[in-house]
Amino acid sequence: MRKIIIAGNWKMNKTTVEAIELANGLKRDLYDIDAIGIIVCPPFTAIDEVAEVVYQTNIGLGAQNMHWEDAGAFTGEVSAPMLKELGCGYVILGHSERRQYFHETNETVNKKLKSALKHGLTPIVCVGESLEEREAGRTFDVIRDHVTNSLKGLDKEEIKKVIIAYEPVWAIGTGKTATPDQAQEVHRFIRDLLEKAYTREIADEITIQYGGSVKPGNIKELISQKDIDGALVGGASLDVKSFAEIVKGAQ
Ligand code: G2H
Repeated sequence: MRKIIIAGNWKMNKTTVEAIELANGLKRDLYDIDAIGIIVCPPFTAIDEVAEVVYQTNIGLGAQNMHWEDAGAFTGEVSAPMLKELGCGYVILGHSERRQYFHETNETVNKKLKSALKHGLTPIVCVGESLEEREAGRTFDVIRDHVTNSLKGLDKEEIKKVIIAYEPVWAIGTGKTATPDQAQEVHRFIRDLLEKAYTREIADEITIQYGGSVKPGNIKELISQKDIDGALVGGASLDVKSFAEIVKGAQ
């Protein structure tokens, strides 16, 4: 049985003070949830303080990006060892906003992925097609390209440590959600790609989250799909009540 994991991607939101308040609220409202994995991914500036709040609780801590080198002349970047030292267990890689606005490619995502694994961070690797690509009938080609090339070169033990997030770009922050059937179809496709590259058993073990306008009102239907194993939540993770409702709704 795959564990359901709900992760909050706070994006470029929350000052440190606001982040502490949100984390404290989640800790209070979600302390008794153990069947579901809960992760929060604050901005870099608030990771240290949020780490203190969630230390030794059922809430895991992640970052939203990292560089692939451990250290060096890369102004403005942070590395896996830095994140580990702050208490991060997870890192989001290849989010569509990074791909779209910061020119991330499958190649850079792959380098980051290998560094994350080397340093014991669990990567949440995002894949997903744009509206243009979907309308041109290229959804499965794009997903195949993202999955194959972003996850390239991992052995059987390494791939099992990866979380994949399917995020159709047209559903991100737009209020449009892929229908549960549309999402399930792509999740199944991703699992089949993993089966071809590895084995059925391995494919069945990997958590594939859905992301894109997940809300308290649509989580149950999404999670009821066979191959949807959780959610990567943006906007609705910025408020204690809505994120707690999503987590509880996924039970
Ligand atoms: C997709 C998602 C979180 P939102 O980016 O990664 O954001 O839930 O706001 O669509």
